[in-house]
Amino acid sequence: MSTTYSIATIPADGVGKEVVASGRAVLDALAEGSQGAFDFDFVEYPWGTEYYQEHGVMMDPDGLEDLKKHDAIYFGAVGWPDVPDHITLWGLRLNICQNFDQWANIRPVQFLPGVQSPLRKADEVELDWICVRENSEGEYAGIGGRNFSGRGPGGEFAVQSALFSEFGSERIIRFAFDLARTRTNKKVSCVTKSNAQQYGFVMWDEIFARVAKDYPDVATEKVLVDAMAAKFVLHPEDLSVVVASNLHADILSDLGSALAGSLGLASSANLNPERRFPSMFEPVHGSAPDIAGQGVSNPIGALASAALMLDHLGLADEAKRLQLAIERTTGSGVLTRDVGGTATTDEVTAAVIANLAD
Ligand code: GGG
Repeated sequence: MSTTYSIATIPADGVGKEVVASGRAVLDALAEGSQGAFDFDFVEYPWGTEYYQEHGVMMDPDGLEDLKKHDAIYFGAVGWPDVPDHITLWGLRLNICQNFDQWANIRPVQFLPGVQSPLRKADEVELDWICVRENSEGEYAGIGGRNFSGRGPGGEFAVQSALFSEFGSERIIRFAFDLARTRTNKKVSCVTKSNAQQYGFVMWDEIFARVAKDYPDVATEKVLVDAMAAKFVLHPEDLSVVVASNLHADILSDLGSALAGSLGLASSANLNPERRFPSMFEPVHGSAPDIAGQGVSNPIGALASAALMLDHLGLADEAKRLQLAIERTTGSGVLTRDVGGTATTDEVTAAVIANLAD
């Protein structure tokens, strides 16, 4: 019996359109090769900055209801220079993440064969770690405002508060421990700035220490975010699962992917682990207006995100197959220019499809 997975695609802005098209082609090729075992029904949504310019909103107001019908969401990138980034981000990506309670954002830092890393260590040891980003609150709680003190010019002030709930912090920390248990290096690094931010991060650290007691088989460490940035560069071999707040993990995961060779390689999953809502899979990178439309964007981050989506849909063997095809492709030197090659997006896509064959 064949299973059809309904996938909402939201390419959105800039290179998001190119890399989602690449992902669709690869997923279609996988389905074709499954001899009828499974198929994908893609429904594409035209939301993004162009939609905003036409309709005054980043997505259809009924769009969330519509998205609920799908098994997963495959997302491109959001943001374009014509509209302030906070409007486009909150109007689309964060609107979906927060309304669908996609509270766990998984961002693997993957070192691929054939891709040169600026880290000397990458030549000596195998590096592989995962950033677990709290994805529903923290610095992205949207709490604050702008006002005037009434003191005339220069009197405007702004408050941006971070919200850390015990419930929200504990669930992401437990998620990180559960993930660490599935890995060879059973270790969780807890990242905060609890020396300077004396409420939310202090509570986060306390919850981490409490939860750690339930996982005596998992090693732990507590590292300030600035020290963790240095550790990413100096001692990455010591990392396995890194759990951090919404903002800290966003910054650290960009650093991680740059250390792996390019932001264009980084994949991510925005998970609603309870499966009450669809989860969303997307490359970590943004819309890259400087190269959008030229056909040279790196599709690997989007393709590796498709592999995470396959795993989430229960197609674990297909996820492994896609991941292997990605590694064969980069290993054989088919690389876009951000990682030192000359291949186009379409050429990388075609190579990955060819490499899906056993
Ligand atoms: N594909 C990821 C994406 O479009 N990101 C845009 C962005 O600006 N994200 C900021 C954030 O999520 O913190």
